[in-house]
Amino acid sequence: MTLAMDYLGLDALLSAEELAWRDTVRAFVRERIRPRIRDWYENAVFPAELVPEMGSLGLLGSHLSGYGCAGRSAVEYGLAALELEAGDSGLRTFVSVQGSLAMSAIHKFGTDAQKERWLPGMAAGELIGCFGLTEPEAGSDPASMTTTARQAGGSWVINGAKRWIGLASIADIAVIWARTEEGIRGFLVPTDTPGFTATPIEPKLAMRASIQCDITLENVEVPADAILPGAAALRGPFACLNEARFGIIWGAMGAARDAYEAALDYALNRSQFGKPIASFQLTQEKLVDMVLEIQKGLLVALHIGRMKDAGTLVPEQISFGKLNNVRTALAIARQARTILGGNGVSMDYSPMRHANNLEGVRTYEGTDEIHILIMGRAITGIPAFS
Ligand code: TGC
Repeated sequence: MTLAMDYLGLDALLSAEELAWRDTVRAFVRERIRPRIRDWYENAVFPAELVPEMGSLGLLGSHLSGYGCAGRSAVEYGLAALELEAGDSGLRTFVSVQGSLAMSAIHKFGTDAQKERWLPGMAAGELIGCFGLTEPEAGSDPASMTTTARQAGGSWVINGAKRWIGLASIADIAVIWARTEEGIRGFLVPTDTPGFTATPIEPKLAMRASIQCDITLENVEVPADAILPGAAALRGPFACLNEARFGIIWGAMGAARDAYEAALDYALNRSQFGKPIASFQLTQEKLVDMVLEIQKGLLVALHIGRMKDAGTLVPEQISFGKLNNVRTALAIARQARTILGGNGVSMDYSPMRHANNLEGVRTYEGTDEIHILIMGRAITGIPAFS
């Protein structure tokens, strides 16, 4: 690696196995995502045909153990998220929704029978899952959700609406969080259950190569054993959000790295005033600022990953990483676009696509503002959410 690509030699902090896994995912992105991402993004296509390939690679629920999952470390999961998001946030989001949210909810809180029924197929990419927490009127404040599940005979009957739910229109199984008489609980709802409808939200200016949906639930009846027994109250879905937020810490640095590499390549090859624009001081300052922030962001991701693997990570530290790395990546993608000048708004180059995607990433899984307030509470002891 040159200083341009790994200035501080951070690869030395990774084991041979971690580097090999990183390179495997990087090659998948180079061969299967990069050649077509422009078309997918332009035409708002999620490449569902890649799902079984991602399953074969062990990318789905990679950090989970058993039930066909790869049992990789948190750092390895993070490295995969980084490489996928260097291709496009939409593809990393797919892996997050499938593995960190839907599979993780079943793995953490499901019965053995539920795990056996769903996880092997989801790990293989034969089945797709989604995670229904957010509602039209309950985004940052999921405690205000109005979707209900009531017991009727031997069944649960669910009514309500969910919004911005990744993959819902192509999902086989939905993890739906709903208010019951005993608090918020999670339910496994096969998406072909009568009364379940998922409609993609279109058109979007971010995440165009992925799917986010509105879900409506009208008298959706599921059996008594559809409930996730291990998840009581909101700490259930929050525990899953921790997994997804963790992946974002890494993924955002992938988008930032790709934007930087595009800008560096352009600056070295684009001449103005008789010389490459990389020879101008203002361009060099921009490139150096990107290198500084990417290297720092990678160190944050790796440190948080090592803490997760050691079992010492707390959610407030995940907020540090999500807030810092997404904010940083967005600034880098925007700055990279300026180096590309007018060509930077063309779909031929990645920085503005990454910037658009990162507007979505800074908002989902806890907005910048929510993570600031989580950190504010952690350092002052005073909650300032309302
Ligand atoms: P509060 O109601 O007081 O707490 C409820 C319980 O949850 C616990 N908790 C957590 N547990 C584990 N990890 C976390 N990160 C946790 N955060 C909270 C909490 O300790 C409490 O437990 P207990 O045992 O005392 O009952 O809520 P709070 O005051 O702790 O939290 C407030 C706030 C604002 C931080 C929280 O509501 C929050 O994080 N809001 C943001 C919600 C969010 O991130 N939504 C995104 C949803 S997913 C999405 O964006 C779609 S992307 C997926 C897709 O594409 O499909």
